[in-house]
Amino acid sequence: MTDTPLLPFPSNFLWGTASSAYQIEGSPTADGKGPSIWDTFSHTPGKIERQETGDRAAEHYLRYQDDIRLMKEMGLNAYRFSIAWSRIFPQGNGSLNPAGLDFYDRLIDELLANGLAPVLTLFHWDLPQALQDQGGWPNRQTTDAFADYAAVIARRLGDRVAYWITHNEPWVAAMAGHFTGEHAPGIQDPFAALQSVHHLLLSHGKALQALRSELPAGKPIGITLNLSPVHPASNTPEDQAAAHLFDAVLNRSFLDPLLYGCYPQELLEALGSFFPPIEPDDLRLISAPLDFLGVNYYTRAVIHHDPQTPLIQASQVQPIGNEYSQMWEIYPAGLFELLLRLQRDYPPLPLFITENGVPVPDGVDADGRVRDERRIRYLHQHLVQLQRAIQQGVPVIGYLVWSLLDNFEWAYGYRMRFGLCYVDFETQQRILKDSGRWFAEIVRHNGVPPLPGAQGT
Ligand code: IFM
Repeated sequence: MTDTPLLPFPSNFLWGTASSAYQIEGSPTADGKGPSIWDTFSHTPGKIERQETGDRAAEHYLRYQDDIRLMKEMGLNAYRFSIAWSRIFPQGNGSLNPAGLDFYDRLIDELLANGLAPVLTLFHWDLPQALQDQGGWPNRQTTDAFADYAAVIARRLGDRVAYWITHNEPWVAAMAGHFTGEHAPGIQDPFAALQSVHHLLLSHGKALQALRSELPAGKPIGITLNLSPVHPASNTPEDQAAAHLFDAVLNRSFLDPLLYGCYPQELLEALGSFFPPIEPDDLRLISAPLDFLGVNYYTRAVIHHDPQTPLIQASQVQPIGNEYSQMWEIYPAGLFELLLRLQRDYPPLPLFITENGVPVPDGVDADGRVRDERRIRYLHQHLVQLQRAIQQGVPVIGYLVWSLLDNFEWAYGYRMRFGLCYVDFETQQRILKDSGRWFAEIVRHNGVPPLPGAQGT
């Protein structure tokens, strides 16, 4: 790798990859699975680029053993996946589908047999369509269905799952699903968006309670948020105020209720009229102690005052001068900044980087190799920032790359490739990219080389 001494990571650090059910599994009706809102949405004309769907995706439902073998060969020790709720309850609640549960049972046994700690996410956006038909997340009753589903999963898989995550990026589920409508269920309504924010949080609180009572003592439970540092586009008071409000909307809207038991005042002032009724016990449930916080980091947000933006008069600008991926500005220092801010502003809590990765165009060369140098550079820069934060005392327990495989990137379909492993979606052949080999070396050494030209640390 290099002769320079490596920047070390803690012993027992979790190294792995992350995925989600709809993005990789395929087999949308196998073994009694019911439809989810993503099945419906992806089959609605005009919602997904090139009308692509997750019907086949990476066929992980059929090929999970091969995929686990790949991770074992890379020397990883953790794997994050999500459960498709409608495989377990095809109608969202009521009658259980044992064959759906059996799939995850087999998956977990296979992970354990290959030395990978299962990190299970209960909800990664694929709400059963039957629950959407009853109102979805804007309907408070969905919170009870989620807690019942969590209890069933805990009873069946609780002995073997190492880390539990209730929700993945509930902010995105609420906002992209109910405000901008770019994601399923494709609603554009601020009331539905803010109702979803509160009900997703409440469902987390209820599921946490259910998990605590069903799981063996000591099983770590957390939630995963998409978080980004928010910077003002300029020093003007208007831009600074806009960035401050945007931070309340993007980051503190979930962090504060979870970790302090209250919504940010700025958020309530700007958007409070769209919230559903908050019942007396809700914030107590939402802020019950967590064992870790999952952090998904991709980029920062640069914000300016924008009178045209409804409700918050703040919108994002694309700063010039930095490198961009196919989706976002590449801003590695933001990971360090974010982790230190979480340590500074919130009660002490282990942090777990549950996603970090990059969509950059790549492809198979004539000799069969995928030379994705830009992805290697992205991961390298972010791991150096992560190691710096750990050196400064931030308690980070693991790092998971998004993603093991190229997969269905929601409204973009298959155009965005995030994998350490290339997938030919016609033949379903997998090819480990150069980044996958590079990451395997990092894991093997439990350390990352300093960046070229760095003056030590
Ligand atoms: O693919 C998504 C994932 O589902 C949630 N976090 C961000 C990833 C990249 O956009």
